[in-house]
Amino acid sequence: MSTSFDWKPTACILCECNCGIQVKLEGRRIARIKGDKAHPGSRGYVCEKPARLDHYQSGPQRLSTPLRRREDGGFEEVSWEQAIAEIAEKMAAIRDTHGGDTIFYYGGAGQGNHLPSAYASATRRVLNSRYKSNALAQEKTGEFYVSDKLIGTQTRGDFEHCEVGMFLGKNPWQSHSIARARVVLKELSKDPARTLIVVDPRRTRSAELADIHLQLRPGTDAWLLRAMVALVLREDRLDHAFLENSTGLEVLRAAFQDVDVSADVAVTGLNEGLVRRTVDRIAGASSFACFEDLGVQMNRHSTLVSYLNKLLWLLTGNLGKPGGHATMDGLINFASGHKGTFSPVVGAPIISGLVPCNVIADEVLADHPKRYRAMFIEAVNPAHSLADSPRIREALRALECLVVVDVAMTETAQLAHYVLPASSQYEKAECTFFNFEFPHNVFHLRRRVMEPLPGTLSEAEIHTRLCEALGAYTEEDLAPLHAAAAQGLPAYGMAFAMTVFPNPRLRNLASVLLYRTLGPYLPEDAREGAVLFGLAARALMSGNPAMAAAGFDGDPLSASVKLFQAILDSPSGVVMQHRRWEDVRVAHTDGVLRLEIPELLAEMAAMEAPQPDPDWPFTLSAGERRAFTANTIIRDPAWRRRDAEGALRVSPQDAARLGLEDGGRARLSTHRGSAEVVVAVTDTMRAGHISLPNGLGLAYGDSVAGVPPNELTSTEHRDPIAGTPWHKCVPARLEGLAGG
Ligand SMILES: Nc1nc2c(c(=O)[nH]1)N[C@H]1C(S)=C(S)[C@@H](COP(=O)(O)OP(=O)(O)OC[C@H]3O[C@@H](n4cnc5c(=O)[nH]c(N)nc54)[C@H](O)[C@@H]3O)O[C@H]1N2
Ligand SMILES: Nc1nc2c(c(=O)[nH]1)N[C@H]1C(S)=C(S)[C@@H](COP(=O)(O)OP(=O)(O)OC[C@H]3O[C@@H](n4cnc5c(=O)[nH]c(N)nc54)[C@H](O)[C@@H]3O)O[C@H]1N2
Ligand code: SF4
Ligand SMILES: [Mo]
Repeated sequence: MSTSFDWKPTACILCECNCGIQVKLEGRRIARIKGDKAHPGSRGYVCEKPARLDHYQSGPQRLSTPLRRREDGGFEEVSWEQAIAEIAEKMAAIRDTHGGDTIFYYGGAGQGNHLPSAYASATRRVLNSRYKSNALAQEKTGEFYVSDKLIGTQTRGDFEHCEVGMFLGKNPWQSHSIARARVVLKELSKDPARTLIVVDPRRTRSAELADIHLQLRPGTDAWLLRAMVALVLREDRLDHAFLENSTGLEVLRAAFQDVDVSADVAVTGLNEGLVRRTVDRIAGASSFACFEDLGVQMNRHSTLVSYLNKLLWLLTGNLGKPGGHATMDGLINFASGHKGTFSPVVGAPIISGLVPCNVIADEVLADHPKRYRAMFIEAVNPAHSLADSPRIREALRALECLVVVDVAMTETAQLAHYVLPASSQYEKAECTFFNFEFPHNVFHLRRRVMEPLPGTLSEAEIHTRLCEALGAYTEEDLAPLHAAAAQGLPAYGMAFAMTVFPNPRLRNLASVLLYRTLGPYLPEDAREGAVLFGLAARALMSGNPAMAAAGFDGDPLSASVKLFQAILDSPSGVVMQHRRWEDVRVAHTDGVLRLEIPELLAEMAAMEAPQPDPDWPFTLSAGERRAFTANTIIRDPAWRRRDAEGALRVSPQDAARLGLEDGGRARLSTHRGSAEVVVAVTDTMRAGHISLPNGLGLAYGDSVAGVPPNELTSTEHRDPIAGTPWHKCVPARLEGLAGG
């Protein structure tokens, strides 16, 4: 066992920001952590969550041997050789009998690890697996759909420079998602020339810092935004010069002409004067940026709200200028729109290549020739994170073969036929493709900081072995690549271009071929990064001025060699692009912004204000981000310094009416289920609104702390277009418990 007293650079994996950190090890334990000042994006910033990251790295939850389900439901240990051979055989049999499109892939990435999906692409192609999904299809696909139609690509706001910044159903103080979120929020808040707007029914930490807090009734954002867009159109607060390059403005004018602003604002419960002043502030600002997140994306009319939000900042000319919105340009583009494909069983629209999470159980449980019969689940925990956990469990149990790759024994792994133990994100090289920084876009390949836990393998190794067991390539295929790898990156790149790219069979296997042939020539602690050479080459194939400006210039091969080398040589991250505002433009081939989305305007015209239901008097937001929540990445409840059981937040008015006390217990019920909860009484909540945290209710040893939110949610409660769940407005009931 190695003991190192040196600080080693890596990243926090508890949210999508992946702040650079330095860690000090004691044996295999992560003993201390601090922010990494050399990380070009986070620059030393960290929040409270990673302080005790060792609860992820070490503990009894870690798996260290492949497991196979026995007939009696228990598990037995098997060797890697046996597990790989049996999985390959079973999956190949399903492919050959029913077609590879019945083998579904879910996950492939968590908040810090996107390499599994890069390597899985090879296994999936060998198996002819066609359909896949991940958590983006329960949060972001509505936004992807809208951005693709309007702009042809995705965007991010520039909160460091905006004059007015708005967070819509987003609490960045806790959930981050933008680099150095708390610093950025405080700067916006304290500068008298700038304005921070928060739209949230709760008085969050972000809302407390806001100049304007629109504390609306939950689930009424569509009415608020319809009124705001109507005011912008009616009072001619448009950026006419910007809109010259657009179509559909007249259609919008007609669609918003009859909007009754006062009636819409009344639905939200807000003061109309405040809403009008907010519109005035936004439209009068030199720049405006908005971040929409789960508060609206997992809520009523979610796709429509994305559309209205984007209209607000597009009509006021806030694309492609400092403090406005920039288009995204990462190493890979994982966000696109609906390209006319549908899921095979229920026919749900596939957006960004992802089957909506809410129909997955239906796709499995149907009596249909193309139902999913096998699943490969990697680096996610859908038995906990998807809507309606009982039904997801039923679907997973109905599969002929379920393979789960994880570091821990999860709710999902419990249901698998085979569980494969992965090395942790500190035991292999890892990275994410969440490269959203502007103008200096960062890429961070983290080197492993310790050797793998004995018995575990990286996903790169697992997929390469699976492809080998499936007979996907021969030693002869590898020979030219092996030979070239010994001569350095330029020779290797050339050999890859000559032998792999022209051959469709080998091109499909690019990731595992890179790992097998280039990997051994990379530093041992960076080996799993081999696939990045191929991804860098792909990104540079057609030339990228932002990458050239960052020094990765020349012909595509030399530029890729430079970029890949820089990635390897920068253990704290590297600036891979210098982007310029003047290069940010609408991505449609004609370069024209398309303001009209007919199906969403139709939905808007048919909106009906939510009515109170005496049987379900509460609106439950199921899945709030708090100081000590991190999806299901950390299972040990001892990680939490407070709020160990993840209390249900309730307003003082409701608590008094129901006789609930702070710290007492209550029964929470929805259409789908019922659970006993601990109550926290707080005046940050509106009467009628209750809020339960995300990521609790995980089994750890013999205990379970808190409530798993998706025992209470249902799959049908979802967006009509994107199919995304409406977890933030679940109709609910609450009763005090005797002795509570
Ligand atoms: N601490 C922590 N940070 C995280 C994560 C984590 O697990 N823990 N997870 C990461 C992930 S995967 C994601 S996707 C992001 C999500 O980040 P956020 O979207 O910011 O997280 P939430 O707390 O789920 O929801 C945001 C807010 O929506 C509000 N809300 C509820 N109902 C409504 C409504 O009707 N209208 C409006 N306008 N707001 C409403 C809630 O009160 C809440 O404050 O966070 C990331 N960061
Ligand atoms: N009701 C409700 N449900 C929700 C939400 C909500 O707000 N409310 N939020 C949704 C959102 S936005 C998201 S993003 C999802 C998140 O839910 P999931 O997409 O299921 O992802 P995580 O909970 O982050 O699961 C990460 C898994 O990866 C494992 N892991 C960690 N490191 C590695 C590794 O190196 N290799 C492998 N193979 N595995 C590893 C962890 O042990 C864990 O099991 O939850 C969604 N579910
Ligand atoms: S902001 Fe996210 S990535 Fe950064 S330290 Fe906090 S949890 Fe980790
Ligand atoms: Mo998420």
